Amino acid sequence: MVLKMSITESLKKLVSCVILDLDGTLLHTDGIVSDVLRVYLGKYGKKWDGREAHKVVGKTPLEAATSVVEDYGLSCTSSELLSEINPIFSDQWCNIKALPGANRLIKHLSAHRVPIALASNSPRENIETKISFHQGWKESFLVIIGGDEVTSAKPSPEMPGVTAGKAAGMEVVAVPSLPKQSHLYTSADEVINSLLDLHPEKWGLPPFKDWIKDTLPIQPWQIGGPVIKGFGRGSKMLGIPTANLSTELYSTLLSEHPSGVYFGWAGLPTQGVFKMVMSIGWNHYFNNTEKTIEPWLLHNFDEDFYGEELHLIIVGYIRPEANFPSLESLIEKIHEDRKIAEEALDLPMYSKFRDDPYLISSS
Ligand code: ADP
Ligand code: RBF
Ligand code: MG
Repeated sequence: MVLKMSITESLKKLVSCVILDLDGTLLHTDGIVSDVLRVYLGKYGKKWDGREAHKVVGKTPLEAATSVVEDYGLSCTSSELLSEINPIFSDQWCNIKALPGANRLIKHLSAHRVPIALASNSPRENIETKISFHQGWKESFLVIIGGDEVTSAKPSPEMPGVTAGKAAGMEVVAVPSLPKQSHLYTSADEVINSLLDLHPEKWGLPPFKDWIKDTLPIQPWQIGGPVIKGFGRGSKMLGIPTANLSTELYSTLLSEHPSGVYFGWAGLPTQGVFKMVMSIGWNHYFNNTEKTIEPWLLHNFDEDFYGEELHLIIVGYIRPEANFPSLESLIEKIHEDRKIAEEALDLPMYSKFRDDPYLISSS
């Protein structure tokens, strides 16, 4: 959930060490937590509400269990719940994905010989197991410390999160793992949307050198389905039509990708392959686990193509979602995004995905 950076308090920023949190910072643990609790509570006739995820993520296992028992009025004790649910969680650890930017950050800091520590509220043994599924992680951490290895209570630096980092005199960059939680991180020196937005040079660390022409290459991923009706705002309000895909079918996939502006290739089996720039964002009309995906195909179409199968390959990242003071400034920014995407997609590293058969496959 948070990324803590320790620096010596000298005139010139000199980072002695970077301390990383695990769940929600490096690992997409929320997905697994929600999946397991949904199934477990279902057996007791209760419905897991994703909106309560913030009460569970970042807590010690016992704290998390206590809040679930209380909130759902379960008849068991917290420790009974834990002993039932722990084996189910442990079975899933091998499936927890690295969050976007996590591998990149660990590799970058290791390559520059910046000491990295891992501090998490999980018990030490669980941390070791969770990271064992990610190649190169264990060797990268100089120190690993778990929730079961500390004793003093708050406000000692042993407490979790941003407060701990600040109490220890560190500079703290928070990466909230749940949407619309930034207000909880006011004491952080910076709040970023995902590790993709981390600029190490701000903290006296070596900069990333992988940005190319204002774009960051990402591990390509694909998504597709029939084009559905959105809210009719794209063309009407912005003059920018976005071919919306159903998020219901892809909530898991979308939860793995931070909101923001991305680009790649879009295929319509009957019409061909087009450059595409898109936003992934929170849809305020639905509950906060719902995100929308809004691709703008960079081509002038004579007609709408609602209902057609649209396949996307997303190859790069441009920027986080932002708020704008006016509609004009939003439109201007989106046109800037388009220009960046259009130019970048001619680079071989991105253009090679144009020929991927997935784009024009019919299912
Ligand atoms: P909605 O809110 O229903 O998504 P929009 O105003 O965003 O409506 O318009 C999107 C629709 O416009 C798409 O579903 C598609 O049928 C059509 N369309 C036409 N040209 C484009 C384009 N270049 N990119 C995306 N969609 C387009
Ligand atoms: N809306 C925002 O509120 N903030 C943004 O930063 C933002 N960026 C966008 C970038 C692109 C490339 C596109 C196509 C749209 C963007 N939108 C943004 C608009 C939003 O996703 C959506 O298209 C409109 O709200 C219309 O439904
Ligand atoms: Mg749209």
